Amino acid sequence: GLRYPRRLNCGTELLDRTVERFGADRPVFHDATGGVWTYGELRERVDRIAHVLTTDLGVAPGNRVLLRGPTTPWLAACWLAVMKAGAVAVTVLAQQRAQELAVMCDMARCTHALCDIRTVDDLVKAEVPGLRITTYGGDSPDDLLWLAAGKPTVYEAVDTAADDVALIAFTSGTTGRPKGCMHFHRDVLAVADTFSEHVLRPRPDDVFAGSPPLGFTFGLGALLVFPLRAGASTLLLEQAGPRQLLSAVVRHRVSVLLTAPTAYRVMLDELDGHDTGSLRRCVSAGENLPAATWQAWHERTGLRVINGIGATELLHIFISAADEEIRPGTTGRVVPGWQARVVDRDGRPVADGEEGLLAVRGPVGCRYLSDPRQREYVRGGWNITGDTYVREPDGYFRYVARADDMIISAGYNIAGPQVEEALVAHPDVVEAAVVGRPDALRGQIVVAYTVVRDGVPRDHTTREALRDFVKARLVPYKCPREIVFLDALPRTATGKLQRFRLRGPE
Ligand code: 3SK
Repeated sequence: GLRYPRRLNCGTELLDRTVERFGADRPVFHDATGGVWTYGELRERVDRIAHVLTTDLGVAPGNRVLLRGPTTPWLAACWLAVMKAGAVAVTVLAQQRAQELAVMCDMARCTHALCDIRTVDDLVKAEVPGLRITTYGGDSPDDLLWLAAGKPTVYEAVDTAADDVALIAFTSGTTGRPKGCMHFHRDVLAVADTFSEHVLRPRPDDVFAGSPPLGFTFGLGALLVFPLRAGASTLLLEQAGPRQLLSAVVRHRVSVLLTAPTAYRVMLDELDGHDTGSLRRCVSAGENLPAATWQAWHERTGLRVINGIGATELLHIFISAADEEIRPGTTGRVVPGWQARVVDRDGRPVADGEEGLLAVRGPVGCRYLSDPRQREYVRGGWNITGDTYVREPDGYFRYVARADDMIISAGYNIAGPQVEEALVAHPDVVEAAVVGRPDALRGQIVVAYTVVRDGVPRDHTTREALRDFVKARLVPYKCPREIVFLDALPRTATGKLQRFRLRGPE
Protein backbone atom coordinates (compact mmCIF):
# COMPACT_ATOMS: atom_id res chain seq x y z
CA GLY A 1 0.00 0.00 0.00
CA LEU A 2 0.89 3.65 -0.21
CA ARG A 3 2.59 5.18 2.81
CA TYR A 4 2.73 8.90 3.39
CA PRO A 5 4.09 10.83 6.36
CA ARG A 6 1.46 11.93 8.88
CA ARG A 7 2.07 15.55 8.01
CA LEU A 8 2.05 16.45 4.38
CA ASN A 9 1.20 19.38 2.15
CA CYS A 10 0.39 18.28 -1.39
CA GLY A 11 1.25 21.74 -2.76
CA THR A 12 4.77 21.48 -1.34
CA GLU A 13 5.12 17.91 -2.57
CA LEU A 14 4.01 18.69 -6.09
CA LEU A 15 5.98 21.89 -6.47
CA ASP A 16 8.94 22.28 -4.11
CA ARG A 17 9.85 18.58 -4.04
CA THR A 18 9.70 18.43 -7.83
CA VAL A 19 11.94 21.48 -8.13
CA GLU A 20 14.41 19.77 -5.75
CA ARG A 21 14.40 16.63 -7.86
CA PHE A 22 14.43 18.05 -11.37
CA GLY A 23 15.62 21.67 -11.07
CA ALA A 24 13.88 25.04 -11.44
CA ASP A 25 14.64 25.81 -15.06
CA ARG A 26 12.52 23.16 -16.70
CA PRO A 27 9.22 24.16 -18.34
CA VAL A 28 6.04 23.43 -16.42
CA PHE A 29 3.22 25.32 -18.19
CA HIS A 30 2.68 26.20 -21.83
CA ASP A 31 -0.27 28.22 -23.05
CA ALA A 32 -1.95 28.51 -26.44
CA THR A 33 -0.10 31.73 -27.27
CA GLY A 34 3.30 30.09 -26.87
CA GLY A 35 3.90 31.39 -23.32
CA VAL A 36 6.03 29.15 -21.10
CA TRP A 37 6.46 29.12 -17.31
CA THR A 38 9.38 27.33 -15.70
CA TYR A 39 9.04 25.40 -12.45
CA GLY A 40 11.07 28.17 -10.76
CA GLU A 41 8.70 30.87 -12.02
CA LEU A 42 5.70 28.85 -10.96
CA ARG A 43 7.07 28.36 -7.45
CA GLU A 44 7.76 32.06 -7.07
CA ARG A 45 4.28 33.05 -8.32
CA VAL A 46 2.57 30.48 -6.13
CA ASP A 47 4.47 31.63 -3.07
CA ARG A 48 3.64 35.28 -3.70
CA ILE A 49 -0.06 34.43 -4.10
CA ALA A 50 0.05 32.37 -0.90
CA HIS A 51 1.39 35.47 0.91
CA VAL A 52 -1.53 37.51 -0.42
CA LEU A 53 -3.98 34.87 0.78
CA THR A 54 -2.52 34.79 4.25
CA THR A 55 -1.66 38.44 4.87
CA ASP A 56 -3.97 40.57 2.70
CA LEU A 57 -7.06 38.38 2.46
CA GLY A 58 -6.94 36.75 5.89
CA VAL A 59 -7.32 33.21 4.59
CA ALA A 60 -6.79 30.85 7.53
CA PRO A 61 -5.95 27.15 7.30
CA GLY A 62 -9.14 25.21 6.66
CA ASN A 63 -10.98 28.14 5.05
CA ARG A 64 -12.76 27.17 1.87
CA VAL A 65 -11.65 29.14 -1.17
CA LEU A 66 -13.67 29.01 -4.36
CA LEU A 67 -11.54 28.87 -7.53
CA ARG A 68 -13.17 29.88 -10.77
CA GLY A 69 -11.82 30.58 -14.21
CA PRO A 70 -10.83 29.07 -17.53
CA THR A 71 -7.93 26.61 -17.50
CA THR A 72 -4.89 28.90 -17.37
CA PRO A 73 -1.47 28.85 -15.66
CA TRP A 74 -2.79 31.46 -13.19
CA LEU A 75 -5.70 29.28 -12.14
CA ALA A 76 -3.27 26.40 -11.58
CA ALA A 77 -0.99 28.73 -9.57
CA CYS A 78 -3.95 29.82 -7.39
CA TRP A 79 -4.82 26.17 -6.71
CA LEU A 80 -1.27 25.42 -5.57
CA ALA A 81 -1.20 28.59 -3.45
CA VAL A 82 -4.42 27.55 -1.72
CA MET A 83 -2.80 24.18 -0.96
CA LYS A 84 0.34 25.78 0.45
CA ALA A 85 -1.74 28.17 2.57
CA GLY A 86 -3.45 25.14 4.13
CA ALA A 87 -6.86 26.24 2.85
CA VAL A 88 -9.39 24.11 0.97
CA ALA A 89 -9.79 24.60 -2.79
CA VAL A 90 -13.40 24.51 -3.90
CA THR A 91 -13.09 23.87 -7.60
CA VAL A 92 -15.94 24.83 -9.90
CA LEU A 93 -16.24 25.19 -13.64
CA ALA A 94 -15.94 28.48 -15.50
CA GLN A 95 -19.25 27.75 -17.26
CA GLN A 96 -21.28 27.32 -14.06
CA ARG A 97 -23.85 30.04 -13.57
CA ALA A 98 -24.88 32.26 -10.66
CA GLN A 99 -27.53 29.97 -9.26
CA GLU A 100 -25.29 26.89 -9.33
CA LEU A 101 -22.42 28.88 -7.81
CA ALA A 102 -24.64 30.13 -5.00
CA VAL A 103 -25.64 26.56 -4.13
CA MET A 104 -22.06 25.28 -4.18
CA CYS A 105 -20.67 28.21 -2.16
CA ASP A 106 -23.36 27.66 0.41
CA MET A 107 -22.82 23.89 0.58
CA ALA A 108 -19.03 24.28 0.86
CA ARG A 109 -19.26 27.32 3.19
CA CYS A 110 -16.84 29.31 1.06
CA THR A 111 -15.39 32.40 2.75
CA HIS A 112 -13.18 33.53 -0.13
CA ALA A 113 -13.09 33.29 -3.91
CA LEU A 114 -10.27 33.72 -6.42
CA CYS A 115 -11.84 34.38 -9.77
CA ASP A 116 -10.56 35.11 -13.27
CA ILE A 117 -11.79 38.67 -13.97
CA ARG A 118 -13.44 37.43 -17.18
CA THR A 119 -15.80 35.14 -15.28
CA VAL A 120 -16.58 37.27 -12.25
CA ASP A 121 -20.00 38.58 -13.27
CA ASP A 122 -21.86 35.38 -12.50
CA LEU A 123 -20.10 35.04 -9.19
CA VAL A 124 -21.10 38.57 -8.21
CA LYS A 125 -24.65 37.80 -9.33
CA ALA A 126 -24.66 34.77 -7.06
CA GLU A 127 -24.72 37.21 -4.09
CA VAL A 128 -23.08 34.79 -1.69
CA PRO A 129 -23.33 36.28 1.81
CA GLY A 130 -19.93 37.08 3.32
CA LEU A 131 -17.94 35.82 0.32
CA ARG A 132 -14.78 37.86 -0.25
CA ILE A 133 -14.12 37.84 -4.00
CA THR A 134 -10.65 38.63 -5.33
CA THR A 135 -10.15 38.72 -9.08
CA TYR A 136 -7.05 37.98 -11.10
CA GLY A 137 -6.02 39.03 -14.60
CA GLY A 138 -7.37 42.57 -14.36
CA ASP A 139 -5.51 45.84 -14.09
CA SER A 140 -6.70 47.28 -10.80
CA PRO A 141 -4.34 47.64 -7.83
CA ASP A 142 -6.46 45.20 -5.81
CA ASP A 143 -6.12 42.49 -8.44
CA LEU A 144 -4.61 39.35 -6.95
CA LEU A 145 -1.61 39.46 -9.27
CA TRP A 146 -0.92 43.11 -8.50
CA LEU A 147 -1.01 42.36 -4.81
CA ALA A 148 1.22 39.32 -5.38
CA ALA A 149 3.84 41.36 -7.23
CA GLY A 150 4.70 43.18 -4.01
CA LYS A 151 5.11 40.04 -1.91
CA PRO A 152 8.19 37.99 -0.95
CA THR A 153 9.12 35.20 -3.35
CA VAL A 154 9.34 32.49 -0.72
CA TYR A 155 6.44 31.22 1.39
CA GLU A 156 6.69 28.61 4.12
CA ALA A 157 3.78 26.26 3.47
CA VAL A 158 1.31 25.51 6.26
CA ASP A 159 2.18 22.24 7.96
CA THR A 160 -1.03 20.38 7.09
CA ALA A 161 -1.81 16.83 8.15
CA ALA A 162 -1.88 14.24 5.37
CA ASP A 163 -5.58 13.79 6.12
CA ASP A 164 -6.54 17.44 6.26
CA VAL A 165 -9.09 18.28 3.60
CA ALA A 166 -7.33 19.81 0.58
CA LEU A 167 -10.20 20.18 -1.86
CA ILE A 168 -13.92 19.95 -2.36
CA ALA A 169 -15.05 18.88 -5.82
CA PHE A 170 -18.64 18.75 -6.98
CA THR A 171 -20.01 15.83 -8.96
CA SER A 172 -20.89 16.90 -12.45
CA GLY A 173 -24.63 16.60 -12.28
CA THR A 174 -25.40 13.65 -14.56
CA THR A 175 -28.29 13.02 -12.22
CA GLY A 176 -29.23 16.64 -11.64
CA ARG A 177 -28.24 17.40 -8.05
CA PRO A 178 -24.53 18.10 -7.30
CA LYS A 179 -22.75 16.54 -4.35
CA GLY A 180 -19.59 18.00 -2.80
CA CYS A 181 -16.75 15.50 -2.31
CA MET A 182 -13.97 16.19 0.19
CA HIS A 183 -10.46 14.94 -0.54
CA PHE A 184 -7.34 15.00 1.60
CA HIS A 185 -3.79 16.16 0.86
CA ARG A 186 -2.66 12.55 0.65
CA ASP A 187 -5.47 11.70 -1.78
CA VAL A 188 -4.06 14.17 -4.31
CA LEU A 189 -0.72 12.35 -4.24
CA ALA A 190 -2.35 8.93 -4.13
CA VAL A 191 -4.01 9.31 -7.54
CA ALA A 192 -0.64 10.26 -9.04
CA ASP A 193 1.07 7.37 -7.24
CA THR A 194 -1.46 4.79 -8.44
CA PHE A 195 -2.99 5.42 -11.87
CA SER A 196 -0.36 7.84 -13.14
CA GLU A 197 2.66 6.03 -11.74
CA HIS A 198 1.60 2.49 -12.68
CA VAL A 199 -0.55 2.86 -15.78
CA LEU A 200 0.19 6.19 -17.45
CA ARG A 201 3.89 6.16 -16.51
CA PRO A 202 4.79 9.72 -17.57
CA ARG A 203 8.36 10.88 -18.13
CA PRO A 204 9.91 14.24 -17.24
CA ASP A 205 10.16 15.20 -20.92
CA ASP A 206 6.45 14.62 -21.55
CA VAL A 207 4.13 17.43 -22.61
CA PHE A 208 0.58 16.86 -21.33
CA ALA A 209 -2.61 18.29 -22.83
CA GLY A 210 -6.28 17.51 -22.62
CA SER A 211 -9.83 18.74 -22.60
CA PRO A 212 -11.07 18.31 -19.01
CA PRO A 213 -10.94 21.62 -17.14
CA LEU A 214 -9.00 22.03 -13.89
CA GLY A 215 -12.31 22.40 -12.07
CA PHE A 216 -13.12 18.75 -12.85
CA THR A 217 -10.97 16.25 -10.97
CA PHE A 218 -10.24 14.42 -14.24
CA GLY A 219 -8.54 17.64 -15.41
CA LEU A 220 -6.95 18.45 -12.06
CA GLY A 221 -5.13 15.11 -12.15
CA ALA A 222 -4.50 15.03 -15.89
CA LEU A 223 -3.25 18.58 -16.34
CA LEU A 224 -1.72 19.50 -13.00
CA VAL A 225 -1.12 16.72 -10.48
CA PHE A 226 0.23 14.02 -12.84
CA PRO A 227 2.62 16.20 -14.83
CA LEU A 228 3.96 17.97 -11.73
CA ARG A 229 4.47 14.73 -9.83
CA ALA A 230 6.54 13.49 -12.80
CA GLY A 231 8.49 16.72 -13.40
CA ALA A 232 6.82 17.01 -16.82
CA SER A 233 5.13 20.00 -18.46
CA THR A 234 1.53 20.68 -19.41
CA LEU A 235 -0.30 22.72 -22.00
CA LEU A 236 -3.17 24.63 -20.39
CA LEU A 237 -5.82 25.50 -22.96
CA GLU A 238 -8.78 27.77 -22.37
CA GLN A 239 -10.52 26.34 -25.44
CA ALA A 240 -10.00 22.60 -25.59
CA GLY A 241 -12.56 21.27 -28.04
CA PRO A 242 -11.43 18.35 -30.26
CA ARG A 243 -10.26 20.60 -33.09
CA GLN A 244 -8.27 22.94 -30.83
CA LEU A 245 -6.82 19.89 -29.13
CA LEU A 246 -5.69 18.39 -32.39
CA SER A 247 -3.95 21.55 -33.60
CA ALA A 248 -2.41 22.01 -30.13
CA VAL A 249 -0.98 18.48 -30.29
CA VAL A 250 0.74 19.33 -33.56
CA ARG A 251 1.89 22.81 -32.56
CA HIS A 252 3.18 22.01 -29.07
CA ARG A 253 4.43 18.47 -29.77
CA VAL A 254 2.11 17.07 -27.10
CA SER A 255 3.08 13.56 -25.98
CA VAL A 256 0.34 12.73 -23.43
CA LEU A 257 -3.25 13.47 -24.40
CA LEU A 258 -6.20 13.00 -22.04
CA THR A 259 -9.74 13.53 -23.21
CA ALA A 260 -13.18 11.93 -23.57
CA PRO A 261 -14.39 9.29 -26.06
CA THR A 262 -16.42 11.74 -28.17
CA ALA A 263 -13.36 13.93 -28.67
CA TYR A 264 -11.45 10.95 -30.09
CA ARG A 265 -14.35 10.31 -32.46
CA VAL A 266 -14.45 13.90 -33.66
CA MET A 267 -10.64 14.08 -33.97
CA LEU A 268 -10.69 10.96 -36.15
CA ASP A 269 -12.67 12.88 -38.76
CA GLU A 270 -10.14 15.71 -38.69
CA LEU A 271 -6.88 13.76 -38.53
CA ASP A 272 -5.88 14.23 -42.19
CA GLY A 273 -3.04 16.66 -42.56
CA HIS A 274 -2.20 16.66 -38.82
CA ASP A 275 1.14 15.28 -37.71
CA THR A 276 0.35 13.56 -34.42
CA GLY A 277 3.72 11.80 -34.30
CA SER A 278 4.63 13.44 -30.97
CA LEU A 279 1.88 11.51 -29.15
CA ARG A 280 2.95 8.49 -27.13
CA ARG A 281 0.09 8.19 -24.61
CA CYS A 282 -3.65 8.77 -25.15
CA VAL A 283 -6.12 8.43 -22.29
CA SER A 284 -9.89 8.27 -22.54
CA ALA A 285 -12.10 8.70 -19.47
CA GLY A 286 -15.24 10.49 -18.37
CA GLU A 287 -17.44 8.03 -20.27
CA ASN A 288 -17.13 4.55 -21.65
CA LEU A 289 -14.88 4.23 -24.70
CA PRO A 290 -16.58 2.21 -27.47
CA ALA A 291 -14.37 -0.53 -28.92
CA ALA A 292 -15.00 0.85 -32.44
CA THR A 293 -13.50 4.22 -31.46
CA TRP A 294 -10.50 2.46 -29.89
CA GLN A 295 -9.94 0.43 -33.07
CA ALA A 296 -10.31 3.38 -35.42
CA TRP A 297 -7.84 5.49 -33.39
CA HIS A 298 -5.41 2.59 -33.33
CA GLU A 299 -5.68 2.06 -37.08
CA ARG A 300 -5.17 5.73 -37.89
CA THR A 301 -2.45 6.63 -35.37
CA GLY A 302 -0.92 3.34 -34.28
CA LEU A 303 -1.66 4.40 -30.67
CA ARG A 304 -3.44 2.24 -28.12
CA VAL A 305 -5.81 4.44 -26.12
CA ILE A 306 -5.66 3.87 -22.36
CA ASN A 307 -9.28 3.59 -21.27
CA GLY A 308 -10.16 4.32 -17.64
CA ILE A 309 -13.01 4.80 -15.23
CA GLY A 310 -12.77 7.42 -12.54
CA ALA A 311 -15.18 9.27 -10.30
CA THR A 312 -15.21 12.63 -8.55
CA GLU A 313 -16.01 10.68 -5.36
CA LEU A 314 -12.71 8.78 -5.72
CA LEU A 315 -10.82 11.69 -7.28
CA HIS A 316 -9.45 9.87 -10.32
CA ILE A 317 -9.06 6.64 -12.28
CA PHE A 318 -9.14 3.25 -10.50
CA ILE A 319 -9.64 0.73 -13.34
CA SER A 320 -7.55 0.97 -16.48
CA ALA A 321 -4.86 -0.72 -18.58
CA ALA A 322 -2.03 0.36 -20.85
CA ASP A 323 0.00 -1.02 -23.74
CA GLU A 324 -0.24 -4.75 -24.37
CA GLU A 325 -2.50 -5.18 -21.35
CA ILE A 326 -5.29 -3.25 -23.07
CA ARG A 327 -8.30 -5.28 -24.11
CA PRO A 328 -10.50 -3.11 -26.35
CA GLY A 329 -14.14 -3.11 -25.26
CA THR A 330 -13.15 -3.43 -21.59
CA THR A 331 -12.08 -0.71 -19.17
CA GLY A 332 -9.07 -2.71 -18.03
CA ARG A 333 -7.94 -4.14 -14.71
CA VAL A 334 -7.94 -2.70 -11.25
CA VAL A 335 -5.15 -0.11 -10.92
CA PRO A 336 -2.39 -1.21 -8.50
CA GLY A 337 -3.24 0.11 -5.02
CA TRP A 338 -7.01 -0.27 -5.58
CA GLN A 339 -9.46 -3.16 -5.24
CA ALA A 340 -12.62 -3.71 -7.26
CA ARG A 341 -15.37 -6.29 -7.50
CA VAL A 342 -18.88 -6.69 -8.85
CA VAL A 343 -21.68 -7.09 -6.33
CA ASP A 344 -25.45 -7.54 -6.17
CA ARG A 345 -27.85 -5.00 -4.63
CA ASP A 346 -27.07 -6.42 -1.16
CA GLY A 347 -23.33 -6.01 -1.63
CA ARG A 348 -22.63 -9.73 -2.17
CA PRO A 349 -20.04 -10.49 -4.89
CA VAL A 350 -21.58 -11.98 -8.04
CA ALA A 351 -19.87 -14.64 -10.14
CA ASP A 352 -17.39 -13.60 -12.83
CA GLY A 353 -19.22 -13.04 -16.11
CA GLU A 354 -22.38 -11.82 -14.37
CA GLU A 355 -23.63 -8.26 -14.33
CA GLY A 356 -23.73 -6.35 -11.08
CA LEU A 357 -22.72 -3.10 -9.41
CA LEU A 358 -19.12 -1.99 -9.44
CA ALA A 359 -17.67 -1.77 -5.91
CA VAL A 360 -14.27 -0.15 -5.37
CA ARG A 361 -11.97 0.62 -2.48
CA GLY A 362 -8.49 2.03 -2.27
CA PRO A 363 -6.37 4.92 -1.07
CA VAL A 364 -9.13 7.51 -1.73
CA GLY A 365 -12.69 7.25 -0.47
CA CYS A 366 -15.96 9.07 -0.94
CA ARG A 367 -16.71 11.73 1.67
CA TYR A 368 -19.74 13.79 0.73
CA LEU A 369 -20.33 17.12 2.43
CA SER A 370 -23.15 16.23 4.80
CA ASP A 371 -25.35 14.32 2.39
CA PRO A 372 -27.52 11.31 3.19
CA ARG A 373 -26.46 9.81 -0.15
CA GLN A 374 -23.14 8.96 1.59
CA ARG A 375 -24.85 5.84 2.92
CA GLU A 376 -25.83 4.76 -0.59
CA TYR A 377 -22.38 5.34 -2.03
CA VAL A 378 -20.29 3.75 0.72
CA ARG A 379 -21.59 0.37 1.84
CA GLY A 380 -19.62 -2.05 3.99
CA GLY A 381 -16.41 -0.14 3.30
CA TRP A 382 -16.85 -0.35 -0.48
CA ASN A 383 -17.65 2.58 -2.78
CA ILE A 384 -20.59 1.72 -5.02
CA THR A 385 -19.99 3.87 -8.07
CA GLY A 386 -23.42 3.44 -9.68
CA ASP A 387 -22.02 1.63 -12.73
CA THR A 388 -23.13 -1.79 -13.90
CA TYR A 389 -20.10 -3.93 -14.77
CA VAL A 390 -19.05 -7.48 -15.54
CA ARG A 391 -15.77 -8.89 -14.23
CA GLU A 392 -14.21 -11.38 -16.61
CA PRO A 393 -12.48 -14.42 -15.08
CA ASP A 394 -9.01 -13.01 -15.75
CA GLY A 395 -9.75 -9.78 -13.91
CA TYR A 396 -10.79 -7.48 -16.77
CA PHE A 397 -13.76 -5.22 -16.04
CA ARG A 398 -16.32 -4.66 -18.78
CA TYR A 399 -18.65 -1.68 -18.59
CA VAL A 400 -22.35 -2.33 -19.14
CA ALA A 401 -24.11 0.93 -18.20
CA ARG A 402 -24.69 3.40 -15.43
CA ALA A 403 -27.03 1.46 -13.17
CA ASP A 404 -29.77 4.02 -13.80
CA ASP A 405 -29.26 3.77 -17.57
CA MET A 406 -30.51 0.20 -17.68
CA ILE A 407 -33.77 0.06 -19.61
CA ILE A 408 -36.35 -2.59 -18.77
CA SER A 409 -38.63 -3.18 -21.73
CA ALA A 410 -41.18 -5.99 -21.83
CA GLY A 411 -39.14 -7.79 -19.19
CA TYR A 412 -35.82 -7.50 -21.05
CA ASN A 413 -32.83 -5.72 -19.49
CA ILE A 414 -31.25 -3.42 -22.05
CA ALA A 415 -28.08 -1.42 -21.45
CA GLY A 416 -28.55 1.97 -23.13
CA PRO A 417 -24.80 2.38 -23.86
CA GLN A 418 -24.70 -0.91 -25.77
CA VAL A 419 -27.35 0.39 -28.17
CA GLU A 420 -25.48 3.71 -28.39
CA GLU A 421 -22.32 1.86 -29.31
CA ALA A 422 -24.13 0.03 -32.09
CA LEU A 423 -25.55 3.32 -33.42
CA VAL A 424 -22.27 5.25 -33.39
CA ALA A 425 -20.62 2.47 -35.39
CA HIS A 426 -22.76 3.74 -38.31
CA PRO A 427 -20.77 6.20 -40.43
CA ASP A 428 -23.61 8.78 -40.48
CA VAL A 429 -23.92 8.98 -36.69
CA VAL A 430 -21.85 11.44 -34.65
CA GLU A 431 -23.27 10.54 -31.26
CA ALA A 432 -26.28 8.94 -29.63
CA ALA A 433 -27.98 8.70 -26.27
CA VAL A 434 -30.36 5.84 -25.65
CA VAL A 435 -32.90 6.02 -22.86
CA GLY A 436 -36.05 4.27 -21.69
CA ARG A 437 -39.33 6.11 -22.09
CA PRO A 438 -42.28 5.04 -19.90
CA ASP A 439 -44.75 2.96 -21.87
CA ALA A 440 -48.07 1.56 -20.68
CA LEU A 441 -47.63 -1.73 -22.50
CA ARG A 442 -43.94 -2.53 -22.15
CA GLY A 443 -42.97 -0.64 -19.02
CA GLN A 444 -40.38 1.26 -21.05
CA ILE A 445 -39.50 1.55 -24.71
CA VAL A 446 -36.03 2.16 -26.15
CA VAL A 447 -35.65 5.67 -27.57
CA ALA A 448 -32.47 6.82 -29.32
CA TYR A 449 -31.59 10.51 -29.46
CA THR A 450 -29.16 10.80 -32.32
CA VAL A 451 -26.89 13.44 -33.83
CA VAL A 452 -26.16 12.71 -37.49
CA ARG A 453 -23.45 14.20 -39.68
CA ASP A 454 -24.12 17.43 -41.59
CA GLY A 455 -26.05 16.76 -44.78
CA VAL A 456 -27.59 13.45 -43.66
CA PRO A 457 -31.40 13.77 -44.03
CA ARG A 458 -33.21 13.55 -40.72
CA ASP A 459 -36.07 11.55 -42.14
CA HIS A 460 -37.87 8.25 -42.14
CA THR A 461 -35.35 6.65 -44.54
CA THR A 462 -32.39 7.45 -42.26
CA ARG A 463 -34.36 6.23 -39.24
CA GLU A 464 -35.08 2.93 -40.92
CA ALA A 465 -31.48 2.57 -42.11
CA LEU A 466 -30.25 3.11 -38.54
CA ARG A 467 -32.76 0.66 -37.11
CA ASP A 468 -31.68 -1.98 -39.67
CA PHE A 469 -28.06 -1.28 -38.83
CA VAL A 470 -28.68 -1.84 -35.09
CA LYS A 471 -30.79 -4.95 -35.77
CA ALA A 472 -27.90 -6.43 -37.72
CA ARG A 473 -25.72 -6.08 -34.63
CA LEU A 474 -27.96 -6.63 -31.61
CA VAL A 475 -30.94 -8.81 -30.74
CA PRO A 476 -34.06 -7.13 -32.14
CA TYR A 477 -35.61 -6.27 -28.74
CA LYS A 478 -32.68 -3.84 -28.18
CA CYS A 479 -33.42 -1.92 -31.38
CA PRO A 480 -34.75 1.60 -30.71
CA ARG A 481 -38.49 1.85 -31.23
CA GLU A 482 -38.08 5.55 -31.78
CA ILE A 483 -35.20 7.60 -33.18
CA VAL A 484 -35.21 11.33 -32.50
CA PHE A 485 -32.73 13.60 -34.29
CA LEU A 486 -31.07 16.36 -32.27
CA ASP A 487 -28.47 19.03 -33.11
CA ALA A 488 -26.51 18.14 -29.97
CA LEU A 489 -26.93 15.97 -26.90
CA PRO A 490 -27.41 17.54 -23.45
CA ARG A 491 -24.14 17.43 -21.55
CA THR A 492 -22.76 18.74 -18.28
CA ALA A 493 -20.10 21.42 -18.35
CA THR A 494 -17.56 18.59 -18.06
CA GLY A 495 -18.93 16.95 -21.18
CA LYS A 496 -20.83 14.08 -19.60
CA LEU A 497 -24.05 13.00 -21.15
CA GLN A 498 -27.15 13.96 -19.14
CA ARG A 499 -29.46 11.12 -20.05
CA PHE A 500 -31.88 12.13 -17.31
CA ARG A 501 -32.73 15.23 -19.33
CA LEU A 502 -33.83 13.05 -22.23
CA ARG A 503 -35.86 10.70 -20.12
CA GLY A 504 -38.29 13.48 -19.29
CA PRO A 505 -40.78 13.31 -16.47
CA GLU A 506 -41.43 9.79 -15.27
O1 3SK B 1 -15.95 11.33 -13.53
C1 3SK B 1 -15.14 10.78 -14.25
O2 3SK B 1 -15.53 10.17 -15.19
C2 3SK B 1 -13.66 10.85 -14.03
C3 3SK B 1 -12.87 10.21 -14.90
C4 3SK B 1 -11.52 10.22 -14.72
C5 3SK B 1 -10.95 10.87 -13.70
C6 3SK B 1 -11.72 11.53 -12.83
C7 3SK B 1 -13.09 11.52 -12.99
C8 3SK B 1 -13.88 12.29 -12.01
